[in-house]
Amino acid sequence: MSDFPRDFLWGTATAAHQVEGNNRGSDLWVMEHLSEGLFADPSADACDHYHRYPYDIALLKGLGFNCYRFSIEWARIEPEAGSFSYAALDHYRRMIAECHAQAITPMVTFHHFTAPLWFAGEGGWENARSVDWFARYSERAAKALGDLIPFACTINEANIPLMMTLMRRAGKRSDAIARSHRAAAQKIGAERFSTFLTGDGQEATPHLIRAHRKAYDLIKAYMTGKVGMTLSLNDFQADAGGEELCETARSQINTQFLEAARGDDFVGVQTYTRVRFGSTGLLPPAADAERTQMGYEFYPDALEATLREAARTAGTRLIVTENGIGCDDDRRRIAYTERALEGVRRCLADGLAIDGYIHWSLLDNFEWLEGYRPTFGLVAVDRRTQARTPKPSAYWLGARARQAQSA
Ligand code: GCO
Repeated sequence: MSDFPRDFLWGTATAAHQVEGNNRGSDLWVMEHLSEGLFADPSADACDHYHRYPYDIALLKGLGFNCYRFSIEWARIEPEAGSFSYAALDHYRRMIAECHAQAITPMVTFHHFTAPLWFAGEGGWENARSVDWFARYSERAAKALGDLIPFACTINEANIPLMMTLMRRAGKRSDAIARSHRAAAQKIGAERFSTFLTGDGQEATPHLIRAHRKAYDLIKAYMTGKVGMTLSLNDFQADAGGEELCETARSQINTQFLEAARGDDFVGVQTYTRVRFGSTGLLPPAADAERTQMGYEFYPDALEATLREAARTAGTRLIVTENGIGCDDDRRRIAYTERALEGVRRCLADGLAIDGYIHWSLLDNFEWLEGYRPTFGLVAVDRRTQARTPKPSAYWLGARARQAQSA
C-alpha cells in the first residue's frame, strides 16, 4: 500500500439527512410523511448522529481513518428564508472542531440533497432565484465555519437531478412524483413544491452550475482550504450499436459538469457502478451479473474509469468522495472495495492527482427513497438502541488506511 501518498485522505462519508435524524424543517421530511409517498420509510431518528457525532468521529478515528466527510444541513441553518440559526451553526462548529480535536480532517458538504421547506415551496432548484438563495446560505455558513474547514464541497452530485430526470423519462416515475409534489405543496400551503432529488433536472441544471460557481467564490473568501463540487459519475459503456446514446448521456451527465468544475481546487468523484447502452437504450445488467441491493451491477472497476475521465475532462485534482456498495454480505463489501482501490492505485501510478479515498458510508443509514433497506455502512446501526457495530469491512479498510499512513 506504500504506493498511496502518505498524506492521502482515508475517509468515510455521511450526509446530514441520512444520519442526523428528525430533520423536520427539510423538504424531504414532508415528502416522507405523505400518505401516498414515494419513500419506502421515513428517515425518523436515522442514526441520531446529530447527538452522537463525537462518538462516531471517535469510532472512525479508532478504526484507522484520518478524514470524515459529512454535510451541514441547510434546513437547520436557515429554517426560514433569510433567518439563520446561530444554534445550528454553533452545532456544526462544534462538530468540525471535534474532528480537529481527534486529528481527523473534516470535509464539509454544504448541500447534500435536502433543502429547507420554504425553498422547496418556492420551486426549489427549478426557480432561478435558487442561485442567490444558495449563495446567501453558503456565505453565511462559510463566515461562521470557514476558518475550520480544510475541504469544502459546495453541492453534492450537482448532476444527479439531470441524470434522474433523463432516466425517469425512459421509465415512468413522473406521475407519482407530480402527485407527491402537489400533495406536499398543499400540506405546507405553497403553490409549488420541488426537491433536488425529485425535481426537473433539466430546469435545475443551469441554476445548480451557477450556484456552484457563486458558492465557490463566496466560500473561498472565508477559508484557506480547498473547494470543489462532487459529481455522481457512472462508467458509461456502449455495447455494439449503443455508441451514440452512450456519448450523448456522457456529454450531458458527465462532461458538462466536469467542464464546469475546471479551475476548481478539486472535483469529488462518486462512483458505484457502470451503465451500459445498447441500440435501444439502457441495458440491464447481464443475467448472470452480481447485483447489489440497489439493483445495479457489482462493478468496482467503474471507479478507475471515472477517475480517468474526470482527470481528462476537468483537469483538476481529484478526490474519491464516495464509493461503496449496498450489500448484506459484508465480504462482498471488502471484495468490492479492494478492487476499487486497485483501480485508484493504478491511476496514481499513472500520475493522476488523486488526494483521497472516502468510502460511502460510515454507518448503515437512510438511503433516500429506498429507506433503510440498503446497507452501505462499514458500521451497522441498531436503530432502536442506536448501538454501533463495526463490520469486518470497517476493520479491514481501517487497517489499510493505517498501513498506508505509516508506510
Ligand atoms: C450520493 C449519495 C448518497 C447515497 C449513496 C448510495 O451522493 O449518491 O451521496 O447519499 O446514499 O450514493 O446510493
